[in-house]
Amino acid sequence: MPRTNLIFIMSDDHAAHAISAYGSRVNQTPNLDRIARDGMRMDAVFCTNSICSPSRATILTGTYSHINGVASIWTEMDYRVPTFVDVLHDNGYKTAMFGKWHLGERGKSLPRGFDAWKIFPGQGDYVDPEMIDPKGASVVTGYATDIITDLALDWIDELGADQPFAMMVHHKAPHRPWVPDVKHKHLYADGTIPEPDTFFDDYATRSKAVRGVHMTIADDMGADDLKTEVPEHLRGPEKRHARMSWKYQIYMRDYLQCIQSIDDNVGRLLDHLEERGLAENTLVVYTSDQGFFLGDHGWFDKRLMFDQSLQMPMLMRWPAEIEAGTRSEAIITNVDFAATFLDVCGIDATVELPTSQGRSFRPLLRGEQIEDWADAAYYRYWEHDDPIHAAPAHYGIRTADYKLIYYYGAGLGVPGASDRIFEPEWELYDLHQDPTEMRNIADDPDYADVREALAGKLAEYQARYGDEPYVGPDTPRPEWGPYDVEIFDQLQEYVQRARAAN
Ligand SMILES: [Ca+2]
Repeated sequence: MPRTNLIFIMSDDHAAHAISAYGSRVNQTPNLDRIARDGMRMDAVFCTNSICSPSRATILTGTYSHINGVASIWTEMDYRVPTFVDVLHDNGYKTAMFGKWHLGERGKSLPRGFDAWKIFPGQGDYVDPEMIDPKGASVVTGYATDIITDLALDWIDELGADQPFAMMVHHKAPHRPWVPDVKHKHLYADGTIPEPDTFFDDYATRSKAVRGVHMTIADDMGADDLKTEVPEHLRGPEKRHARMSWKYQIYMRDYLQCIQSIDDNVGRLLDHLEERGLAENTLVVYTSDQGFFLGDHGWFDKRLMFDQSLQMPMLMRWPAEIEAGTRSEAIITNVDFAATFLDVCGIDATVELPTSQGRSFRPLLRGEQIEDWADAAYYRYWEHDDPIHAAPAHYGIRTADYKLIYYYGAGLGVPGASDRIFEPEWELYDLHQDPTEMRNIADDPDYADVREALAGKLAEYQARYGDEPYVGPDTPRPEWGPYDVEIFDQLQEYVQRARAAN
């Protein structure tokens, strides 16, 4: 029996509600839908820290941010815990990584355990990007999503027959600044993209912490994102709604055009596997490092624990074991990926990657139940020092029925960073009565018992994963990385400029 191959395709900031297999109202993704049609659509996969670098470190190591140390985009990977790629490589797999790495590109933070790799420095560019490989840096001509796919196809073709392999295909798209390929520029004409139902959320019941985030389309989306200035007649508080609608069409047009290239290129990769006779025995995963607000609640970006940001799309095709057209509603987090991928490759993570905090969900892929599978996901966001987005420190728990979030009011320890500090606040959402999370019921007496039970579950999960609850400014926290006061000053100027131009 040949060993199973793994192709892990991950885009950057691609929300599930911009995939037609998930019922998108805004676009069609026929090639991503092929993975769902021929395999499994997973409906409750959540990230444990909704931002780029932390999610990547969590996926590689099977651990929470406080264990692997990558708590923010300013922190680089230092391999204080090993990765599932290390294990696969030690077990005879050929391994490769192409595209957005975003865990540092110098010295010890470079990709490790890969036979072949070629990555963007930092966020990378969409057009004619610089790329780094073991030989050094060079400019690669073309569009990023095509380039990454070309590298993936070429590498598959170089493998020997029956050589088991694991390949990570990490798209830069559709991350800011959403630069589409010229061949997709005709799609999604102005005015044709429907606005979400929660677009004009007035935040009436929300915490102060959430009301203060700098992620609004109205006031925080600037000329760098839109590639044009807000016209004079749409500026000012009284033009807020008209300005939002105008910006939304530009934002979503560019975002969805970027996704169109991903969809095309996933189709190329799937076709290639079929032509090479590799489809049957290869697990193909499509996911994104986290979700994204597509105008939901009037926002763009991610970070918060609302579902559009928290949910990772996850489509998996593996004809040898996954029945076509199946779905799973089990609650899974990105901490579970490493153990699962090792299991699929015939390796027991509890033995070979004992530092992993995750658990293999492979039986779920076969349609089996796991009796004592977790019924909640624990989440923690650490990047509250970021002056651009001003997203608050928080942790919380999400079950199938409810979500409890604690904004614990941590101060900011970085000179020059945003100084928003709050009293601790709670939010509670009833996901059946209020699936779009519009009504915070944390202080509703009818839900007092629910809140108490969830607070208990939150503490239980925090203890299970060895995370420390916040008890004041002296509470230990992961190091934040090599930040620089001058950079913070520049970022704050950027925010002030963007907000002033609205
Ligand atoms: Ca991301």
